[in-house]
Amino acid sequence: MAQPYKPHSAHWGVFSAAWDGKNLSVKPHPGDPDPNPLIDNFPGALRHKARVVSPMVRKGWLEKGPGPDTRRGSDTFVPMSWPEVLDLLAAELLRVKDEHGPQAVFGGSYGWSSAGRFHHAQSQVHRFLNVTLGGYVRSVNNYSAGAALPMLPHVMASMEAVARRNVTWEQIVEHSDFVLCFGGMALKNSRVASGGISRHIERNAMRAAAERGCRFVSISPLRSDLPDEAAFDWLPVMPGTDTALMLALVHTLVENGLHDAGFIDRYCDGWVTFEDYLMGRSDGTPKSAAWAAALCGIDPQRIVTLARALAGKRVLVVVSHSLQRAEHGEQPVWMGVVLAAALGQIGLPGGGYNYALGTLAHYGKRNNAVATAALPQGTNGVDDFIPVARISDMLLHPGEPFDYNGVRRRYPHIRLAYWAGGNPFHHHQDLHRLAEAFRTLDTLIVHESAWTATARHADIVLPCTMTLEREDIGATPTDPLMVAMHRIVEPHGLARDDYDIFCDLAERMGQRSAFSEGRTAREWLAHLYERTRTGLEALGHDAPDFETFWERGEITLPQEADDGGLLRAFRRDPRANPLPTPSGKVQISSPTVAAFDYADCPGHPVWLPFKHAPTKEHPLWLVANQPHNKLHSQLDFGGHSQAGKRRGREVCTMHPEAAAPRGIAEGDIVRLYNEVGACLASAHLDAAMREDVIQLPTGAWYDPATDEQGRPMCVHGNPNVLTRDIGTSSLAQGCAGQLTTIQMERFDGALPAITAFDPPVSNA
Ligand SMILES: Nc1nc2c(c(=O)[nH]1)N[C@H]1C(S)=C(S)[C@@H](COP(=O)(O)OP(=O)(O)OC[C@H]3O[C@@H](n4cnc5c(=O)[nH]c(N)nc54)[C@H](O)[C@@H]3O)O[C@H]1N2
Ligand SMILES: Nc1nc2c(c(=O)[nH]1)N[C@H]1C(S)=C(S)[C@@H](COP(=O)(O)OP(=O)(O)OC[C@H]3O[C@@H](n4cnc5c(=O)[nH]c(N)nc54)[C@H](O)[C@@H]3O)O[C@H]1N2
Ligand SMILES: [Mo]
Repeated sequence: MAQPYKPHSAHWGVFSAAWDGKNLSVKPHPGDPDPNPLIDNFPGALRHKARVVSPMVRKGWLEKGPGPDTRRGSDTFVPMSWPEVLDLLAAELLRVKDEHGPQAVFGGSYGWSSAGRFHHAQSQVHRFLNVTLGGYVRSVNNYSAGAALPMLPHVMASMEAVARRNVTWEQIVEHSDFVLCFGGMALKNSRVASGGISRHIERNAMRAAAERGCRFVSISPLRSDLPDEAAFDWLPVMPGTDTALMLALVHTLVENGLHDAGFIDRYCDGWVTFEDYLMGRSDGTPKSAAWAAALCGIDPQRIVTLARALAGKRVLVVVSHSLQRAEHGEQPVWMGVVLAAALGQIGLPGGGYNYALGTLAHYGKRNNAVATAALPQGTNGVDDFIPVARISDMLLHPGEPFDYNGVRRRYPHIRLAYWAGGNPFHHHQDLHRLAEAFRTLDTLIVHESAWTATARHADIVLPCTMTLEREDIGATPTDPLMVAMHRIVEPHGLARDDYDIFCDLAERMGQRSAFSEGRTAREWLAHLYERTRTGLEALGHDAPDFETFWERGEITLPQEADDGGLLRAFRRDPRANPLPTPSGKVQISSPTVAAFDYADCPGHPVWLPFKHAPTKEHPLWLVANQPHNKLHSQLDFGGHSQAGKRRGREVCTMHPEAAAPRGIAEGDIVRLYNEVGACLASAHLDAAMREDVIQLPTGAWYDPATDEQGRPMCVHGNPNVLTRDIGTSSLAQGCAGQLTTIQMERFDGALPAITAFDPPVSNA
């Protein structure tokens, strides 16, 4: 019998779903012009064996009590009833609070959780720790834009201001002559938005712009980073060298008097110091096309021709998140601004700079005119924080100093970490080191719906519902559709909502009403919806009550004008509308950054070679980018993701010229390795990429084992066993996981089984 479809949403799209007691059917929102196939990861995932079905406590933790333990990560688990496990956990939280204070609790809990804005696990855990402990050590910035977030305000404005509606897709369709995409703008990436997305418009926008005559240039080691619809030119740049290429483009402009001196004079600060460096007057090295060509692997004539073609045109410079998720990631972000400034198009429709356009579906869109649901997190009484990707450093080096954005701080001593809605064994670098770091804790608590490697490293694992098993509100600040996410299916096993878990824990800590404010989950949804309703009313729009919204399943929100935001206003009148920088102008050089006196991030953009560039031992670049068939590690056990695996492994892509000398053929299992670690993957050959680059996406669940020689490796293909756990620079300390260097060989040994999706054996 046909089941009723009910509305729901995920980071990868608005959809509806029906459950017949056994099978789940999903269909995309009818208004979506280019639906995302990632919704096909849901069927098959709901009742998968990888789900956590009962609260679990690690055996060694039960036997020895809290404390550092080398068994963490390889121990067995004991199932426990909810009342028992919550008693145990409440007592442990209170112990740590009494003995060490909330500054010994790490609650950063980085991760994407699910799309619903009330059951947003990271907000829930933050609120819980604020209410019950008075705070926690937090993390700042994110893995996406770890370098750009602190860097952009020094140069121009906040990332949100320059990434969202400054230049929209609408403007590109109408106005841009050139879009220079450093790192491409892969559709696989712009399919995703935190909080959900109802209309995937990027493919059609690129097609329409290209048909009008806009020229897209993709600067990327992989041709696949821009879709055919963009009808683009491809510059297969050597990874990590974009700053050199941008310098050479600006050098060529200046050398030929083609840069927009009027714009620089009126709207920019600190050009002269930069120009001295650019032309080689301060360091003896002109940053010419010939100079850059040797670094970037791009013919110097192509650089010169491109620079000349750009002059005087409506050019949009786009720098993807990926470029800054690497050593010296601050530099391409800053240099992209300088390139846009030299071309003089900042603030004009379809021109200038739009950081991160095309990396996520939030960007290049109008903002909604009304606020949408968000759970208030309360007040954090602890000052200590870390840049988010310094987690292992913090746990392994308590009390030691670190630099961040002009300040020297110290790592706190953490005894307990609480994670809900994130998977550090997906997102962090050097996973072996991360496992070591987690072993230093007294207690690691994880709420998970499935047995991720993070759950396996925990002491207390609490099974939580998946999004389809609860009600919520789906919303993104730049998507006009707000979705009433209906419950599609009952929770699996003993899984409970994060919210209910925290309510019962707060009760045991004497704080239930402070945490819940007396509301059920449904009552919270109605309460949070009220913010949007009053906003609609104030603007004179149809403002249905909560019941009507819920019944309708969605509501379309009004959006702000596509007015170019703060950069357009600045261009119109720089005196009346200065930028939020020290000079009120674009900082080509920054006295603030110069005063930090960081050798790895000086006072204007510079070319800095990688410390970890390819060597004889590790001659290949590994691009560890976002997976096309899932979001991060989420639902790696789902049907769509599994269909992409070969012999159960993740697929890594390489040029035939990289494969041939190593005796590697299509479908062979290969071993990728460096001094950090090793992993297996299935080889796929593709000539549309650089010969010195191997691409292995993130997302395969960490599956550690040892090979016949006793060497450790991930048998599934998680690239974070190969990435280096270093900050981008002293300024941002961002994640540098996008790139690493490796060697590769054919793997002829006995192929170990994939065990990442088998629940750890319980000895109950
Ligand atoms: N090498 C390398 N590493 C990278 C990157 C890279 O480019 N290269 N990219 C980085 C980037 S940009 C990012 S954003 C990170 C992403 O890293 P994460 O955001 O940590 O990755 P996810 O897989 O989305 O993790 C979310 C987890 O939350 C769980 N979850 C979902 N819903 C709920 C819920 O309601 N409650 C609870 N308790 N849990 C829930 C999911 O099961 C999943 O395990 O990875 C980073 N890591
Ligand atoms: N399907 C899917 N979409 C996603 C995600 C996902 O997990 N799955 N994650 C989302 C998240 S949280 C984020 S932050 C964004 C991330 O957005 P990005 O970080 O931009 O995405 P990536 O796919 O990691 O990288 C984009 C491309 O940059 C290229 N690249 C790498 N290094 C260099 C370099 O040094 N120079 C140049 N020119 N190019 C380089 C690579 O070829 C890579 O394919 O994606 C989002 N979209
Ligand atoms: Mo991200």
